[in-house]
Amino acid sequence: MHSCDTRIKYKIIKSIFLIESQITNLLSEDGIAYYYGKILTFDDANGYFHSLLQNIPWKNDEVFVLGKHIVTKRKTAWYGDSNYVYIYSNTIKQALPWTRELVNIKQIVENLSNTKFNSCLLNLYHDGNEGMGWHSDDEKSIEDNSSIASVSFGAERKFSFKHKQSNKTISVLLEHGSLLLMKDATQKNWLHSLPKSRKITRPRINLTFRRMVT
Ligand SMILES: O=C(O)CCC(=O)C(=O)O
Ligand SMILES: [Mn+2]
Repeated sequence: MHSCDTRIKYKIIKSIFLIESQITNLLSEDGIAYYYGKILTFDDANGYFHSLLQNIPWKNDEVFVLGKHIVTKRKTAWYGDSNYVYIYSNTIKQALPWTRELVNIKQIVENLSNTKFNSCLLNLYHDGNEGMGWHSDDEKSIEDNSSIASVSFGAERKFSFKHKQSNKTISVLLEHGSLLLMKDATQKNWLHSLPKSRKITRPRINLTFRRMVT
């Protein structure tokens, strides 16, 4: 009896260790980016994808690049705990109140990352003609060195990091129902992007949970 208990305990410890040890830092230095892989079942990820696609009030994003007013093809939405006013690329965004589904996803991500988030930026890329250029999420309205949790649904897309000094590039494929956690000094030292790709014909939804300064 005793030896059986010990064996089960050993197995549990081993599997916890294996799960943790599989999540390695993608970045070689100056930041932490943990790719957890798929954190949702295929059915749950499909359910969230279709319901977000239908129920979120998606709007084209307006940004200022080199003084030019640009309406992006990508659509966005912004949710948060309170009526955060978020300044992003010289445009003002007002947070919508959380939906039940977003709260569910937020809780899963908070449990895995051991971090609380107070807001979420949602992006809808209709196909591979839409992407996001090199940037870091280091605006003053985001808590300094805070974690950003990125959850992806739909088409698998390449996501890249580029070191601000060395230009070293590291890429990862973000799968349907997956989680990428960017931590610590990542935004200070690395840029990230979602490259365009002609091969991608299906839509993708990305949620980035953030900690805004309150
Ligand atoms: O779509 C993605 O994976 C990245 C989105 C992103 O970097 C952002 O919203 O700041
Ligand atoms: Mn970003």
